[in-house]
Amino acid sequence: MTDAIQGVDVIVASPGRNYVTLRITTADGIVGLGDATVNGRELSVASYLRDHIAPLLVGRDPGRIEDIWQYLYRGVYWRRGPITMAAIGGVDMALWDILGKRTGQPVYQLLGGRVRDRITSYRHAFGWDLPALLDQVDERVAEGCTHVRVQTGVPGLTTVYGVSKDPVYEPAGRAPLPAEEGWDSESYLRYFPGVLAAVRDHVGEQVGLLHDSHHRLTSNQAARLAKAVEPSNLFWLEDVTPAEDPEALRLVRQHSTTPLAIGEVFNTIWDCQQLIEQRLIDYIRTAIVHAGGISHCRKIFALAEVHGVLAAPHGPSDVSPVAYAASLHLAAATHNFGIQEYMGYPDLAHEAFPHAWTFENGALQPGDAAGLGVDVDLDLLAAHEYSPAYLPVARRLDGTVTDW
Ligand code: KDG
Ligand code: MG
Repeated sequence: MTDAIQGVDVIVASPGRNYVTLRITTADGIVGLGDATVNGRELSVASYLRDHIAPLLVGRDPGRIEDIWQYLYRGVYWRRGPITMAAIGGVDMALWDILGKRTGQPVYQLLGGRVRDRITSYRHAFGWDLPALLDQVDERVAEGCTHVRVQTGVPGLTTVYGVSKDPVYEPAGRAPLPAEEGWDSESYLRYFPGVLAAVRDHVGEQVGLLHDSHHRLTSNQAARLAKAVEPSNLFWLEDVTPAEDPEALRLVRQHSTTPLAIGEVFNTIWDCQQLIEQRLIDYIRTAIVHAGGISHCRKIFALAEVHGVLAAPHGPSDVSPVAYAASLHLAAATHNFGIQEYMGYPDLAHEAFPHAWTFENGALQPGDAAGLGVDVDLDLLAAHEYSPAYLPVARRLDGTVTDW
């Protein structure tokens, strides 16, 4: 076969932060790019790709995207989980990239074409105290953002998810061991609703406000929070309860009309099934990279469409600009798309992955280049070596390990 897969390269590098990048080359010289980054576990997914997947791909027809997906998923007894599914996700997006480049079409066109003119985004704002938070909210609104995620410091806690001592938030720390953070849900529950109300007063009713609880509350605490913030009219409350326990959201649902979002750590449609089918959520947040690529997320979003749930893919800086492009192509062609997170990237990441996608005035565009529309500067990656980074670990004030 003259256009068969010939080479599979896995590059682990650190252009501003660590990324696992996959380059699939065909015999006739087309290069497809994929992202398979799992924040803090980069080397595991690189090994899975190099040692167990690359040998299976060489010689295959890159146009058989669904067949390769099924082979890599069903052909393995030990399946699912973040490492396996990010590896498959990286391969899948690289194959869509190849198909787009071979046919001269942007991926969104291959997915059925655009259903919208622009992709609404939300960005992050944080502050240790209210004035600092309001300053960041104002900056986001001045940038043209219509939706802003708000995270605040909590009196008595020196570390809080989503709030940084640096101007830019990046949770993965460059150190041989993870940082340990302290957490107290009751202090947070007492403080956060008042801050949110003050932000709402400040920005008025037009700006969509979002908040992420990062899986830290019990079902009952989450229900209390969802109810307490109702007057502030949140766009969504994210990850209020632990991700492994879909039933936990039922109590929240029964007690509040605050819209609920979850799914950034889900890896397959089966992780989402109960939440979607039983309408326990409003937004499903699977990341294209961590949930098996474009092919699998498309199925998740189709299931969501049947049940009135909107797609809102995870988009932090640990989803590389390559996977981010995949997210935007899918968003452009998905009717039940809701909103796309845009955390932004270090300058070096933009340089390492020159991209056709754009962020302007609060809105995103996938661009019209063939394939995903992302290139890679291999020299720049070679010049910025991987160095270990860990997400933090959290402990309650009595020292018990808790969800970070
Ligand atoms: O790697 C962990 C981050 O992706 C996560 O903490 C970001 O929760 C997150 C979000 O909503 O962006
Ligand atoms: Mg989140």
